[in-house]
Amino acid sequence: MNTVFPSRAVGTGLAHLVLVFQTLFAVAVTATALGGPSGELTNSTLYTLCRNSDLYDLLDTIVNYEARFNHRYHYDWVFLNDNPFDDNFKLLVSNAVSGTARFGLISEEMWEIPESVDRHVMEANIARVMADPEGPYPYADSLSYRKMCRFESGFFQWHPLLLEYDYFWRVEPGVKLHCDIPYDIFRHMVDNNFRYGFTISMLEYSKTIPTLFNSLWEVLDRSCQLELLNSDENYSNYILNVDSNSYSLCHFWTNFEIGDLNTFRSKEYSYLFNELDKYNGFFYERWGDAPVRTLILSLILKYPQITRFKDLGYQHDPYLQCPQDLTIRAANRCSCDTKLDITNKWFSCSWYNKRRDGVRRLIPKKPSLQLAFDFAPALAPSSSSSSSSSSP
Ligand SMILES: Nc1nc2c(ncn2[C@@H]2O[C@H](COP(=O)(O)OP(=O)(O)O)[C@@H](O)[C@H]2O)c(=O)[nH]1
Ligand SMILES: [Mg+2]
Repeated sequence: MNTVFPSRAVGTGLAHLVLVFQTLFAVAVTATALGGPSGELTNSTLYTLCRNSDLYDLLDTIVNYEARFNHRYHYDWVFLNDNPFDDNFKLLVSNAVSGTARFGLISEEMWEIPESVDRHVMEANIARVMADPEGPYPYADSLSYRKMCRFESGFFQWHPLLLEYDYFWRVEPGVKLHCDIPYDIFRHMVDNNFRYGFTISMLEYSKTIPTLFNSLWEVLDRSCQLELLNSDENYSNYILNVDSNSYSLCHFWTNFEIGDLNTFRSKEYSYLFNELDKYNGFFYERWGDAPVRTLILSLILKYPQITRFKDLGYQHDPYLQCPQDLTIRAANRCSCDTKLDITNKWFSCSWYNKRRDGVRRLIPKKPSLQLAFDFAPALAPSSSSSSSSSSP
């Protein structure tokens, strides 16, 4: 039996109408405020580091990014690999990208383990991590993962193909956009003077970086830049736990990021990366590109040059960001479930944005750094205990 309750039906109809108007308004406002398809294109490219074996995950992602964003703009897409891409890969990928697909090989100099790394130290440390009673962390024994992290921290921006661009948008095989992006996201970055944009930020596994923050502190100390850790103008209060004078472990999840390549090529960035790299922590430990770049960018960029894309639905397993605002989800045809949104999970660092936008924390003038290793110190070559080749 079909029973209709008129008042409820009218109420639902009205609510629907309101949502439709809100949605149309949101689309119009977004398109006007952020630059619609008619805006001038920027000198930008999508960018993916991958292997031939990533092809089918990658194709799914390309089709998704084209449908949700790039079919309106036809931006280039740069693919880099430490081995040559095969013909099959190039054909299928070129046909899937609406802009120009460009394929580059990474030189050994940019990719391989540097001479300064003592293989015995590296292998002994890996063996100990693998024997950790709590179990090894992800990619604990992977050398290729370590090379990838170092490349993405300090070399990708110098690759000849990327040298031609001002902005990049990093995309990984298998990731997914859950909402349309109805504006030119690169133009949004340029027009607002944003140097770095991200969606998800979270805590790092501390065992992968036992000496990273201490090494950074030493570099800053040696170069008389310690005040960067006390500054109210940069993002130091995102990375610094003032109470314990330690790294907050917060990092931008770099599988989604839009960045200004000239910032990554700046002398400030290059100096901090090169000095950190001398500690060989990418290999003796397993420094991720995410914490390394987050630490550097948080110090050298000024508030508000870093932006979070709250309006985007984005998934890199096992986490996803899904906009909580129903108007945005309806306007941008989002397909994600807000119950799975990472924003308010305990290991997410999105709380930072609330803090930054609200009451600012007071920062003490001189942090007295204490080394907080939660890992047997013998495993963590510091500048004093590592081989002399690893010390700056
Ligand atoms: N060419 C190449 N790409 C790699 C290699 N290792 C990882 N990648 C790429 O680097 C990115 C990060 O690797 P991924 O395995 O997704 O790491 P996760 O996201 O931290 O789990 C992805 O785009 C991978 O395709 C490698 O050895 N060679
Ligand atoms: Mg990945």
